[in-house]
Amino acid sequence: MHKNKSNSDLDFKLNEVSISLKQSIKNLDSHTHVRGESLYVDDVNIRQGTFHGVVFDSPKAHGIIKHIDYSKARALEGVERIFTYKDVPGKNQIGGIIPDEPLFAENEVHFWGMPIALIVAESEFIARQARALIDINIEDLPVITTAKQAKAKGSFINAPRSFSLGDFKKVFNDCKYVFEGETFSNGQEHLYIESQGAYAEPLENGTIKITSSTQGPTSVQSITARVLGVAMHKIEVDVTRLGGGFGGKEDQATPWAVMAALACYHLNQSVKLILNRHDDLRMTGKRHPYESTYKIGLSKDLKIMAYEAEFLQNSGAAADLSPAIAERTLFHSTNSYFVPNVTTKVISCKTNLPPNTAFRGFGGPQGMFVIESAIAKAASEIGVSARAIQEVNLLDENDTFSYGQIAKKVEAKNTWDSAKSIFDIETLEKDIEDFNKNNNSFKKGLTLMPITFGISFTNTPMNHARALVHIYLDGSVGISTAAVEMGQGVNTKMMQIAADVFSIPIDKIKIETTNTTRVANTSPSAASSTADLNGKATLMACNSLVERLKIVASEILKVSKDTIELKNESVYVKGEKSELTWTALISVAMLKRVALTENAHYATPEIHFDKTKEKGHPFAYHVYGTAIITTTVDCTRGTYEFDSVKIVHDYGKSMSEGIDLGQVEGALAQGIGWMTMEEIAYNDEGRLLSNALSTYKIPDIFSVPKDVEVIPVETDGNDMAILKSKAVGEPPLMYGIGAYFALQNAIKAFNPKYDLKFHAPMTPEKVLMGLYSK
Ligand code: LUZ
Ligand code: MOS
Repeated sequence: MHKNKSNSDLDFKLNEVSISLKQSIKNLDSHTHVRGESLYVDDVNIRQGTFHGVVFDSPKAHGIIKHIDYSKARALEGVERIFTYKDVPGKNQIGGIIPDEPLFAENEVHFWGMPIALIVAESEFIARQARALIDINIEDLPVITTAKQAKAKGSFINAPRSFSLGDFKKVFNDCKYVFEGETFSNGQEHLYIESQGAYAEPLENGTIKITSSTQGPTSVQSITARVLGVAMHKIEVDVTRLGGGFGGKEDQATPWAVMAALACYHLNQSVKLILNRHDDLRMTGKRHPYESTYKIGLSKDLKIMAYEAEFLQNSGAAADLSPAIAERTLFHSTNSYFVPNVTTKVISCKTNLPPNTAFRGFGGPQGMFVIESAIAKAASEIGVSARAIQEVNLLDENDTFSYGQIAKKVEAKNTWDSAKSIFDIETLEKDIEDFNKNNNSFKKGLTLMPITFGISFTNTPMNHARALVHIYLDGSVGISTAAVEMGQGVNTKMMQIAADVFSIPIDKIKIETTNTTRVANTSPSAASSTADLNGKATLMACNSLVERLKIVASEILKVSKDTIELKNESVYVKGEKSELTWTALISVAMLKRVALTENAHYATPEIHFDKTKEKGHPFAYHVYGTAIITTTVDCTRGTYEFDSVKIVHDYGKSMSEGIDLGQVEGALAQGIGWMTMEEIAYNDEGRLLSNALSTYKIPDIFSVPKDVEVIPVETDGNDMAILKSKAVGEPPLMYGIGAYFALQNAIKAFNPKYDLKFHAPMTPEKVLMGLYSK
């Protein structure tokens, strides 16, 4: 068990490099984090004379801009200039997948919080004062806030997508049971601790350097170049680390960086733009709310024979990443189950909300919630436990997903059965049954939640990365990759790879900032794939250097290259330590004019997808797992606690157990938060009501499950994963879906007349209504 594994120190025994690194490594950033020394955008040393920006945004969700009066704002002392779309030298267009999103509104506003202008002043305080002095007159247009309204009005982002397998229509007629229903899952605020921001500074010859809190440095670079009408080589983007991203900075870090760069371009002076929490909450998109319908058909022995679902995605006012997110909903619509006949359809609906965006899971969780709802509904109607249905439909080796990929190295049943036996499901259930028998004012509920998540960007061309590795002449090492550190520990993993291959201590290795001039044309750090893609590139670069160094060593020691090994900062020959140290070897390599730098490119092999057929093999591999979640509901008040979450998780062979456990715990809390307490609210005018932490509740230390246990399932790992250590960022978020159904079960235990509801989040208010519904 890997709970409470203490990470005593950064130093480790050299002769056990890989083993001790794996077990005792702690996040490299932990020292500077706890001392408050870690650098974020707001900590960049700014130049003298730097200006500060504040965004003026739309106070209406939809309308025609009739008039804007900036005169009072301009007249305020300390205001340097106000920038609007008229100041854009290139294209006023920041759309990534579809060019449908202006940087600044022109004549029409499409959501409450849509940027209209950037006020630049001597201080942020003055810029804020100036903002309050702007008069704007907007002629209202009808506001759409829900996906259903959008569908009724024919307001869409793009054409719908649909996956299908088998012949679901015919099969429904042969099913013993057929159920239909509707579900809703709400959005979710990313609430990264570091809000959106950027700092742009002019270098020489029209070059601009941007320090950005972005998951996608190349997006920031290319969109800035587009808006400014300059070549990409004029724009350098640098990222030290993010104070959290969760998908919220995959696309939506870009506008703020572009605005800072635009002002920098015009003023030839540095400009800093950091959104405060209120502005960030109002102006940025969130997880997509989904309104969905399903139809599920089962045989008499509870096999799911057919499944049909339609997902209405509330995309917001522009495409952003919505089409890609919609696609992932379809990929994950059958979760961990094999369903022989499936038809799913997703419609990206254009509404007057801020463009919704990537959020850990990327549409997958929304899809999985629907099939879990369908199963819960079927179970309740048939009079069996959901578990009975889940269990007989779990994915098996060589089953086909609806998108044509054949499931390989499947761990669905393994994690399920392991969870049941390791955690003794019979006793757990018996305890809950006894508790419910003996208590009237509190009831407990239990649920099992299996997960299956595909690893790779669903857009095949994005699955690549590069690493640039320098060995300096004193034997120390610097590594640049496309990976952005956002708290997930990716830098630690990159460092481990280099330490492992070179067999040198970690204090000889530095992970450099993520910078577009050192590693270019990169995909964002996203899709749980950052460590795989960049780690494989790092591994390749380090291995090439080792091959080169072995030749040098063989020349020095006059032995065959094949007998040489680099180990514990020394050269070993046939397993015997030689006199030649790592440092000496590097010095000689320098004298022999051997290149001590290597650049490697990794592109995931085997994957492909044909969008015209909606079939292919989009994922390098899948991650599996099963969680058992128990809850206790206070039946007087409707409040609840999660007593325990017991998980058997497929890490493959984890290369950093502490970091991976941290990812599981964090994702779980975030998933439970999404399903149970985080309630985004917009009013009918499209104004965000949950616009502060007083009105938007996220899990805190008191509401996370009291007892979280994570057991790794023993597998061979997967060679497509870095050092067989599987991607871990997103998959565990979906364990949180089980929390929703555990609550349903507890309510049902109190009120047998309760009609299961599939409308997330399951807040205490909804629980209370359920407890006393007739
Ligand atoms: N981002 C993206 C993602 O662009 N494509 C993906 O498939 C993806 N998946 C998960 C999270 N972010
Ligand atoms: Mo993401 S949801 O930026 O992996």
